[in-house]
Order: sequence, then C-alpha cells, then structure tokens
Amino acid sequence: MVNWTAEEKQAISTIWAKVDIEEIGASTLTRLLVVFPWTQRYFSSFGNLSSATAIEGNPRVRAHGKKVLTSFGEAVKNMDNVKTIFDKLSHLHSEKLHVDPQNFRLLGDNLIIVLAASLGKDFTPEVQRAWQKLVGVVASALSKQYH
Ligand code: HEG
Repeated sequence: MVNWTAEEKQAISTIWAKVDIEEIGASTLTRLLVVFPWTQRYFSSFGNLSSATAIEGNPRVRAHGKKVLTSFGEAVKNMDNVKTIFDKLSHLHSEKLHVDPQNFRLLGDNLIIVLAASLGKDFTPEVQRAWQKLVGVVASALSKQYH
C-alpha cells in the first residue's frame, strides 16, 4: 500500500492539469522506441519504425502514446487504488502481450524526461520526486500479474 502526502498529490495533479495528453503521450512513446530500440518488437504491427523520423511520424505510435498516457491519467485520478484499476491491464500485458515488465520502468523514466523538458521550471525537484513515485507505482501495478 502506497501512502501519498497531500503535497505529493497536489504536485501530481497540478502538473497533470498542464499536460497535453496527445503531445506528451506521443513524445514519450516515440522516445522509448528510439532510445530503447528493442522495445520496438512489441509494435511490429505498427508499420514503419525504421528510423527516428519514421517513428516520430508514425500515426499509430502517436495514437498509442495517447492511449497509454490517457491510461496513466486514470492512475492520477485514482492514486490510492492503482493496483486495482490496472488489474486487467496487468493481465493483458503479461498474458497476451508478453511485455517484459522492465519496459514499464523505462516508459516511466521517459515520461519523466519528457515532462521535465516540456514543463521546464514548473517541474521542480519536489514535483519530480512525486512523479517518480507515481511512475514506480504504475510500473509495479502493471507488473503485478507477473509474480
Ligand atoms: Mg501498453 C496496449 C497502457 C506500457 C506495449 N497499453 C495498451 C493499452 C493500454 C496500455 C491502455 C490498450 C489496452 C486495450 O486495448 O485494452 N501500457 C499502458 C500503460 C503503460 C504501458 C499505462 C505504462 C507503463 N505497453 C507499455 C510498454 C509496452 C507496451 C512499456 C512495450 C514496450 N501496450 C503494449 C502493446 C499494446 C498495449 C504492444 C497493444 C497495442 C496494439 O496492438 O494496439
């Protein structure tokens, strides 16, 4: 069970209100696929991923990035209940998609980097620590069905 301070909750929702889900989602997934190219194996049905430019311009990457970040928003709205709300998704990623759970952490790290780049000075060290905690909670909730 994760405990959140009022300050952490505040830091997370303040930032979330400023997030452009489509842009940040697309940048986060694009960055994952470019910087950690082995993650491309799960997206072989998405068409051309042959270069950074191809990945950046791939509409299916963009759409999926938005989907993932929208789902992250559910965690933001249900911070005390992330394990429960991601139960089905954890089953899906483990049993159907066979995604190596290490990749959930990589995606979370990329989200932090993209948020920091996009928000600049609003992404203070305190805010970053709260977000780091949230991406950890999300990764652990999605990994739940693996162990
Ligand atoms: Mg996953 C599908 C959320 C990380 C690979 N992912 C999905 C879906 C959601 C989601 C909501 C759609 C589920 C549905 O159709 O019912 N993913 C999600 C979150 C995170 C994450 C919140 C956060 C860490 N996913 C993730 C990572 C990979 C991955 C790191 C692989 C490196 N997801 C993946 C694939 C699909 C989904 C291959 C199916 C895509 C498709 O075929 O459309």
